[in-house]
Amino acid sequence: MTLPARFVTFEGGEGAGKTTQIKRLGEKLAQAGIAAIATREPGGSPGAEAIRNLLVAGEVGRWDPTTEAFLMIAARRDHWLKTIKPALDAGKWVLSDRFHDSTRAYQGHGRGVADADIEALRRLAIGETKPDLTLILDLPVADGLGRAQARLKAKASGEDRFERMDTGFHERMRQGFLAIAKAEPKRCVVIDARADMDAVHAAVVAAVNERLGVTL
Ligand code: Z5A
Repeated sequence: MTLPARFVTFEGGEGAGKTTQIKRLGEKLAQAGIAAIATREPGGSPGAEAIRNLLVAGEVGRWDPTTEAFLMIAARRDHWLKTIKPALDAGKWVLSDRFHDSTRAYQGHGRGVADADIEALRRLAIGETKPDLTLILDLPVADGLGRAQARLKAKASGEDRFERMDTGFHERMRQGFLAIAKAEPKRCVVIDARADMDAVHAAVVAAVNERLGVTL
């Protein structure tokens, strides 16, 4: 039996462990003989990576919230057309580090762009496309920023524009993800990201098995 290709997104605040968990789920899928790609937003295609450079570095006030939402969603359309859709069409699972819920949580809940406006842009950019499963890694803001800072120091990447936004912004963004999960319980699973990496991985695998009908 051939399994359908699945689109799985990982969401949450900075340092929640999305990159770590995507790598581990990718390894688990490979062991099970399931072809998958790992990708990220903003970015994931050459055009979207170019837009990413405009978004993740520089002054906090570089973009007003609506312009920032336009840029995120422009990058998403390119990512969808050039990377995600072709992979799904080729029968590969797609594991994406962030997708549209990040725009609703960051630019919407965090920076005050109306959800109706974000959703209008989403319809224009990607239509009714939705992930099959969204795993929201939930972590207290201070813990996540601490982890992200340690990682940034290690990489010296300078991609810290969002980390430098104030704590109130990060708290609103966290509550935004939880509100999305509450509104769409069939698509979203909230995972407690305070646990150690092995425990979070076990929760990710359990959610994938239960929601997507596989046995990893
Ligand atoms: N953004 C937006 O505003 N709107 C949008 O629509 C989209 C994005 C799509 C992208 O930055 C930024 O763009 C992002 C939101 C905004 N804001 N920020 N920052 P990014 O891709 O560079 O950043 P990120 O998505 O937040 O990734 P991150 O900081 O790398 O976090 P992560 O991927 O969730 O975590 P990690 O890299 O796996 O782990 C971070 C560190 O914690 C690392 O040292 C790990 O070894 C450690 N770690 C991981 N798991 C654990 C556990 N369980 N225990 C202890 N330590 C752990």
